[in-house]
Amino acid sequence: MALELFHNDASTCSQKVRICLAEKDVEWVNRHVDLGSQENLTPDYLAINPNGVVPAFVHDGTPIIESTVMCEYVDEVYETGTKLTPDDSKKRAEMRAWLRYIDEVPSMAVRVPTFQNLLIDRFKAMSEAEYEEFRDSNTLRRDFFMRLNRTGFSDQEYENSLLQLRATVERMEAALAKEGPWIVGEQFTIADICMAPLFQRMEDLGMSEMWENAPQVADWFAAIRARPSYDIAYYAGTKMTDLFPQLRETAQG
Ligand SMILES: N[C@@H](CCC(=O)N[C@@H](CS)C(=O)NCC(=O)O)C(=O)O
Repeated sequence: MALELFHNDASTCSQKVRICLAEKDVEWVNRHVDLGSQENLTPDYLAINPNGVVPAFVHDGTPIIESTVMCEYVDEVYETGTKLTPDDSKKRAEMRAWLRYIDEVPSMAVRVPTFQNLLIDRFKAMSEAEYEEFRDSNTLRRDFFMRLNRTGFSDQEYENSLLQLRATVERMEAALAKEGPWIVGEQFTIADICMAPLFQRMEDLGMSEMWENAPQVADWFAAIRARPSYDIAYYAGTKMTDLFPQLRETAQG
């Protein structure tokens, strides 16, 4: 039975899963979720993903959620396309440690400049009461929107997010210099897929100077973008530079 993908064009977590599905040559039925109108919080969608976030897919009637888990599931279930998980247990553990780090550190950090620099106008236009209603509508995201506080994050939080993104680039550079050309060595894995959209987002935000002095990272990102899966996942209208054309001047890529 077909795989129904509930996703959003511009969401980094959705982009991860779209790259993965392209690498595995898996076809999917498009179920686009409009975050602006809070389609992610409708009872129908919450029945699929109780966390009220994208992406999710339904495969043979079973909902699968969490973008990283979804990528692991796809690689386990489909034998087509690229094999994305190392056979060696130690390498697999290394990949999974990266996946945990990606979910906990840079995926969280990149949201701060994304909301602060690009999406903030939507919240500034709300009254305090409207914002509180929006903020409280999703338990999972409430804390994030408390900190965004309608008009922007504290300087400390913004600065901390940049430090975490820089630390990610440094950690990547060290890993790639030690082995490479992919994050855990010779094999292209789910770790590369999960990291890629974060670099695309940083570039769109004009932050590619972060890897100006990290040649291995620059080569890794170029190699990721040269893969056919990248253009399949990033169809027109999916990058922030598509949605906010003023970014094109600062984003170099
Ligand atoms: N840990 C989740 C995080 C998913 C997530 O935060 N998705 C964002 C888009 S990248 C979302 O749906 N946000 C809903 C909103 O902005 O209201 C995953 O990896 O699937």
